[in-house]
Amino acid sequence: MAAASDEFQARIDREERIEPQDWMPEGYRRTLVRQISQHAHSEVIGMQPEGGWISRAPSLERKVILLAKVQDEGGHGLYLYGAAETLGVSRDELIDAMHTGKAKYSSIFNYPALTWADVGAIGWLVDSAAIVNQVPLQRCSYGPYARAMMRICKEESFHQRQGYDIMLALARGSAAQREMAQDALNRWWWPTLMMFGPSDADSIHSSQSFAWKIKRYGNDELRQKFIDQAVPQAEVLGLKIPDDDLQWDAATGHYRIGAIDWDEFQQVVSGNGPCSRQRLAHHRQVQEDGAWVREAVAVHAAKHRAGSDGPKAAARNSDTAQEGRADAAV
Ligand code: FAQ
Repeated sequence: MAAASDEFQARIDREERIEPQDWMPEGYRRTLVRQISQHAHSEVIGMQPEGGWISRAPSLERKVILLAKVQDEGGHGLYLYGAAETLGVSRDELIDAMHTGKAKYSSIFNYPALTWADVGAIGWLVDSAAIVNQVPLQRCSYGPYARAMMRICKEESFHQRQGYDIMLALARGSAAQREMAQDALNRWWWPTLMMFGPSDADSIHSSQSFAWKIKRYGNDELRQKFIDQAVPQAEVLGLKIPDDDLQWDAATGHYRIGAIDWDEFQQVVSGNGPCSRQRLAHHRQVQEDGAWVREAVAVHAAKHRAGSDGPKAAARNSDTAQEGRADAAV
């Protein structure tokens, strides 16, 4: 086993992609299941804060755009659950782990979207942070995860732009609209910084994930990259980052920020965020409501697998099964 494990590490060091059929250490498999499934859960739970605004979008155009964005997030969940399933776990097991609190999802989605400006702030800040975090994951050593990330990153760029566009419209609007945009920035800034996870010193998984080339950069480095991008964007909007200690550090070429409230982060990741219970309760309810669809699709597919009416039916069944899965994910 030592030889297999050395050879595995040598493949990683040569930047070879690991594929589902390849031998891998159990720890590598477990780390990927944990990270990919948490990522999938985040995408799907992340549909809720914005989803509540689809019926209240201020114009038909904004409604159509938001609908497409939220639908994309469901799709991202599907690619990621698919990637996790290649590691030998079922979708049901993964969802059960989230419902019982064994698996996490991103802290950011436990905050409420109170106004339309929050939809802008989520797109601008949360999607920007997701892009900064996810671009390096396209080079993750595990093939199915890396490939899922490539497709997801392309769509996230559109998401980020729609959010910034909402913020721009509000920032150029009436005094009340500018105030709404500032208020959203005030509430989403710090939670967005927490999305990158604990500081490197407290990140329990980072060093092993670097060695396996699952992670390429530390949590702090990515957080800093996000801050350096977001501060000038806020200036263009004419909005103030809610941090009195924020300052440009010419010596390092980076913005320095005040202290992050890690107690708040711990509270949120341990299930005590402002909307934690509501988010999980909603997901449980939808999962329960969709049970009959999943059962019907499975029975239908099994019936036709039995071979009653040939390849055309098989093709139809595979489409129906996809639809059933999309429904289950939301
Ligand atoms: N929230 O040792 P580390 C999106 C946990 S998708 C909750 O540093 P790691 C798109 C961590 O799991 C957003 N828990 O862990 C969208 C671990 O606990 P565990 C999701 C967090 O894995 C936009 C413990 O703390 N993106 O936004 C968080 O090496 C708009 C120790 O941490 C991803 O999931 C957190 N923020 O690094 C959708 C990206 N941070 O598992 C809708 C993939 C840390 O031992 C609308 N994931 N924890 O119980 C990653 O890159 C990594 O997993 C990190 C954490 C960077 C999140």
